Amino acid sequence: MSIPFITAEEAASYIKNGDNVGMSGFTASGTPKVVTVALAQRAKELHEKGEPFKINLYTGASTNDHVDGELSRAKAVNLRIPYQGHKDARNAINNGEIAYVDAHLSHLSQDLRYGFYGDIDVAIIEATEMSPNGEVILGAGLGMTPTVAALAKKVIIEYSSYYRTSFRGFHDNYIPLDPPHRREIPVYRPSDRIGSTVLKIDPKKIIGIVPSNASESIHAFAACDEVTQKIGDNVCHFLASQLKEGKIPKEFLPIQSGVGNVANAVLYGLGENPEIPQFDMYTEVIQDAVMHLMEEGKCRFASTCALTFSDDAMLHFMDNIDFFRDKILMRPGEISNSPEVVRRLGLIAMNTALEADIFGNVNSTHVCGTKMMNGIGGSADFSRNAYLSIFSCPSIQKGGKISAIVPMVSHVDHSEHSVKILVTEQGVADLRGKNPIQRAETIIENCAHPMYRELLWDYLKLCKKATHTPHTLSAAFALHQALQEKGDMLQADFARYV
Ligand code: 0RQ
Repeated sequence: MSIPFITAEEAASYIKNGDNVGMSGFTASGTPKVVTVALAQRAKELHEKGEPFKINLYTGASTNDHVDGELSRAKAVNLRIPYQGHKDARNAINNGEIAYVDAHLSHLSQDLRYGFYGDIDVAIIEATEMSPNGEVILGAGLGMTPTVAALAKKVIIEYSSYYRTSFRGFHDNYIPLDPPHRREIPVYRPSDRIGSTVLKIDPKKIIGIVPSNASESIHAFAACDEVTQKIGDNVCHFLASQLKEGKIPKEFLPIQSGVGNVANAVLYGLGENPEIPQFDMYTEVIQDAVMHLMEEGKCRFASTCALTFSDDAMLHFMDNIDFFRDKILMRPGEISNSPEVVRRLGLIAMNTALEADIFGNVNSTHVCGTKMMNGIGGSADFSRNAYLSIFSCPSIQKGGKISAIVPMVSHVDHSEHSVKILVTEQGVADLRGKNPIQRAETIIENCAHPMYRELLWDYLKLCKKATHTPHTLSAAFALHQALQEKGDMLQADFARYV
């Protein structure tokens, strides 16, 4: 059967107010880029005529300006699940325009299959190769595409000619059976292939193919600043010392690394450190640093959900695609982030905190407990199940008006039970085997910025009672309160609360 080519506007016209829409990709990579822009335009036109138009938007992770940016600005999103990282979506979430469900990335595919959110009405899927019988080679991000393609009543394909070459061979499409029939996910090494390179979509469901020539529009990272560099060095020295002490096996362990400048600095640091042996990655996102580490021979293999390369790095990747063929595998998010596989492989998981408290609880999502930043993403899929879970962040923000180390976090994403190691540019707090008071002493001494140490010691003294986790509840948020009232956590005055 032949599938027609259609325009982005035609494709958008098939999407109705209130539809559940699932999309391909993970981060900006592999997401739709033209149908969503036309959909945003359609929403604006309908709104101008006084007609309602909003969709419920399901993706593998964050997206790009073509999706979250365009649709948020057009006020075309009712419900958003499971993650975002776009300033316009963030603003719309925080002012109540978008209902946002911040969910573990490994959960969403199965939650959709379990029927928790109703039917998927339409899927929009980026392809880099396609045959008339519905066999598709996906783009630079896999996300939850196999599940939305299987569940969707209608499918729109965005056929991308931006990539000079198809990504054939880089994907491992796989959907586990659902309970009570689920078996183990048979990944025993990061490079184990368990699924298919091709995604089969019922051609009868495919409405049409929309041509696209848009890039991922990902910018290269800024050079590391002094603080980021120091955090990266601290993590690398810590891992090297663990290796020497035999607390990490001599073969080393697969690495998971979050996104952002700190993650990039850590990876470059691992590459330069002669004490760290060659390693594999089992992670959800690989960025530019990993490509360089592969070329230098330091990173042997990366299992990932997406190639989140800057546009320049993507061009370099495509020019050298054969070199990377046996070194990269892209998996669905429920496999790249599978708690079962993370625990089996024994990952070293490295993620980022907004703030951590003196007892080791971490907030990665909510500024002052109320304003959503991005979301939990995949961080807890990994940190809860890793061999070694490391969280890092700068010890202060906004010129010192905010301390990242606080008496009590204003929101908990990663509880003290999942956080093994905390790192700032000041140093490393190894929390393993320490009770809450010992944790507090180590975190204040090793991780807090010197300008906040006295204040945090004062808080602990205030709480000295014969109890397991000492807190003075009335004063636990004094630093946050000072930030909100006086714009500076350093102005916190515990006397006010006790
Ligand atoms: O503000 O943008 O105004 O400068 O937060 O902070 O230090 O640049 O950190 O970009 O690495 O992001 C946790 C958000 C860190 C991210 C978080 C302000 C700060 C700055 C950003 P500006 P930085 P990063 C893999 C795993 C959860 C998801 C995850 C994240 C801005 O890493 O979303 O790990 N993680 N996924 O000034 C007020 C504080 C603050 C603060 C920082 N305590 N209070 N503002 N900021 N700390 C990826 C996926 O899941 C796909």
